[in-house]
Amino acid sequence: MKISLAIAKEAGKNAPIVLRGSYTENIKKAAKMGYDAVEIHVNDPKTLDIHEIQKTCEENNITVSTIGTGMGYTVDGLSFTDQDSVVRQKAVERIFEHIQVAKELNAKVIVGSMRGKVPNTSEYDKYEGYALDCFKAVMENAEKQGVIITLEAINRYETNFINNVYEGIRFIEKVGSEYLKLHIDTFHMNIEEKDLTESIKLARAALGHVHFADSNRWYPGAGHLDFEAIISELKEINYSGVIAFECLPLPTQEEAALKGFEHVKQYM
Ligand code: LER
Ligand code: MN
Repeated sequence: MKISLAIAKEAGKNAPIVLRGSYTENIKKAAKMGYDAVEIHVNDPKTLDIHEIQKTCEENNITVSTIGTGMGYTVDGLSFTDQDSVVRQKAVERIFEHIQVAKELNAKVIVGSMRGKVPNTSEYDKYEGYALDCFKAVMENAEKQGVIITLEAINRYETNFINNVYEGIRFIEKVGSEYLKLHIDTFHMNIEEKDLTESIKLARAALGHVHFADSNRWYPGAGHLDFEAIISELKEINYSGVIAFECLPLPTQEEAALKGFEHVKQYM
């Protein structure tokens, strides 16, 4: 398993992004702290200087694991369940752009907040149908480009659409693409899952990406989650992918990155 750190040029005060500011500076910082990879969160992927990022990664022996796309929803309001087909189309096109960048960086693309919400649960099937159509278009593109997409289960206070591992697996089965994987996040799991280790077992073959944050969304070790048990279960299912720290930059960005790393490393 590799450890990655969420970085972004700009992020809201309450966004769970650890290092904020220059991508190149933060890639260097993460590498120096011992991270294997960074997870780049970006709204418009066209703004990224891919060659600069690739060069910095090569020089510092670090990789880009994943592209976080949630700002497409939180900043630009794009989602796969929007009532307006024009907005859904824009959301799909935004993910196409992320896929292009991810291909160049040999990274995966996360679809978390951009799957959207179901505004009216009595019409659940209609909105799920919108999301399925969007995912089918996204997966056709992702398969052509050879890029893995990860669908994140997100807690009920942020969305009412795909909150847990069971729902994530069911939806992935409906999409039916080998390139679509499940993405779990320990912060969301602590709210939604009955038993975190049982849910990791259930995710098993479908699992494509993992976010670590503690129960309070601080760095691992700052709350009450049992990361020893979580890591042990990830080993048990032979998960060989990436664990990205997606936590609040508290008490400071550097302390969150360093202390989380230290806490998790002891169980790896
Ligand atoms: C995105 O990875 C996530 O976990 C969301 O909760 C971000 O707000
Ligand atoms: Mn997450």
